[in-house]
Amino acid sequence: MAAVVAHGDLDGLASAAVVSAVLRKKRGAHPRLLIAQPYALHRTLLKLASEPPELVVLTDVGVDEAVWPSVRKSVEELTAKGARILWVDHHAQTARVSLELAELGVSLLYTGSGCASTIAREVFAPLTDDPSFFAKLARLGEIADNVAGGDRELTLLADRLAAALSAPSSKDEFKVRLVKMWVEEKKLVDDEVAVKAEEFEKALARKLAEIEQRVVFEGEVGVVIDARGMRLEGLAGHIASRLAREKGKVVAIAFSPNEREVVVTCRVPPHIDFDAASELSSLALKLGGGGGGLARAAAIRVPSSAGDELLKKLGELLARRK
Ligand SMILES: [Mn+2]
Repeated sequence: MAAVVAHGDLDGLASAAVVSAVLRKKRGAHPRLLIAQPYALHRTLLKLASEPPELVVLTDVGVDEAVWPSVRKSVEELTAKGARILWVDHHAQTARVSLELAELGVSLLYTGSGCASTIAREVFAPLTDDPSFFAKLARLGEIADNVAGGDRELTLLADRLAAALSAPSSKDEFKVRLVKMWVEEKKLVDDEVAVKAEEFEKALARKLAEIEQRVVFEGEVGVVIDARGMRLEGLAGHIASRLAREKGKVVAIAFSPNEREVVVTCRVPPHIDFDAASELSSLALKLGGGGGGLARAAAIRVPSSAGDELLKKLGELLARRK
């Protein structure tokens, strides 16, 4: 038995589908698919421990430094039970633990210039039963992660799929079904994708109107928004991306996913030189939290009690930039 553990965005799912297609061709069965978030990866891996697969492939799930010790333990538990692990990723934090991964017996396929779907397209699509379909699917993941461009048709498809995946009603079951449809029917979109994409656009428009009132700092290069207490329905990253594009500034949005933590998600528009992952994660570490991501798309979390301090520090950090 094999399992794929994927991040739930288009890059994660597209790369998972390509890997799944290869495993299905080689082993005759569709691998089990689990959707994971970096901050809870240890818990997702533990779900596999009761019936450990021979092979586990992770796609697009980055290492979150705050939970790395727990992830390490889950990895050790799985490998002790005979599982082999291949980690396909493009997040710098994962590469930073590559020596530890090697010691744990985990293989790492990493790129710093593309995304997980880039690796899927270059390495795995040629090994599937339909290389051109899976190369196209992987290209959609690359477009969604902003590492490649595409013609009008591909860009529209990528936007629509990314929107559907981000709809408030898009749960893991929908994502798992979508990957199955790609692998088994070689079909990219269906009616449910269209309905969910529309739901997403409506929800996003509503939240954008609401969040305009929550700006706590706005300077030449950056905006800080305090959305603690507001329900963002999983749209925080999308709101930040849309605002970063519209305002042409770095956008940082703080929100409270639960009572214990404050999360800040940050997006950087193309013309601004600001490494969100490293700037924000060093702030978070000082305040007892963690996180990271990419230079232009990062998220950190700190204990709720440090929320006010974090917002203040973010404003100061962005005010210093010209
Ligand atoms: Mn990605």
